[in-house]
Amino acid sequence: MAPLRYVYVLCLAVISMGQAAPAPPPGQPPPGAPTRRIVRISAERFVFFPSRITILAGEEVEFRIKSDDTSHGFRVVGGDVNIAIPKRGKGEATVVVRLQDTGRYRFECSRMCGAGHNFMRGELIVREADGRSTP
Ligand SMILES: [Cu+2]
Repeated sequence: MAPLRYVYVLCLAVISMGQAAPAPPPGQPPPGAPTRRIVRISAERFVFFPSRITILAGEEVEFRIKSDDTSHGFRVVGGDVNIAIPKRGKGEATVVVRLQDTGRYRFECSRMCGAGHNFMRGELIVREADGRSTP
């Protein structure tokens, strides 16, 4: 597995209550905003949902992760993302990444959360941006 190369990682563990602003139509950033895709992930009972996430190489992606039970962690194996996810009702964790290298990377819970902790993982797939279709 190739080491992850992050251009940058921002906004570690931003705790925010309430819902985000309404999402723009798919594929269209809000006017004047930089292009950034938002991917929402929920963590509950030793499962991330979705547990398989596909992004594009070079794409700026903001993960917004919330728990529906206890506190968890979100770590991309081999990378420098490792954030705490607050427990239910305490907001969400946000991290912004841009990955340049295509490949399949594992992400997993990084906080001991119970009996199923070691099985709490998912897959992050980074594919070529060339395959992107334009509406
Ligand atoms: Cu855990």
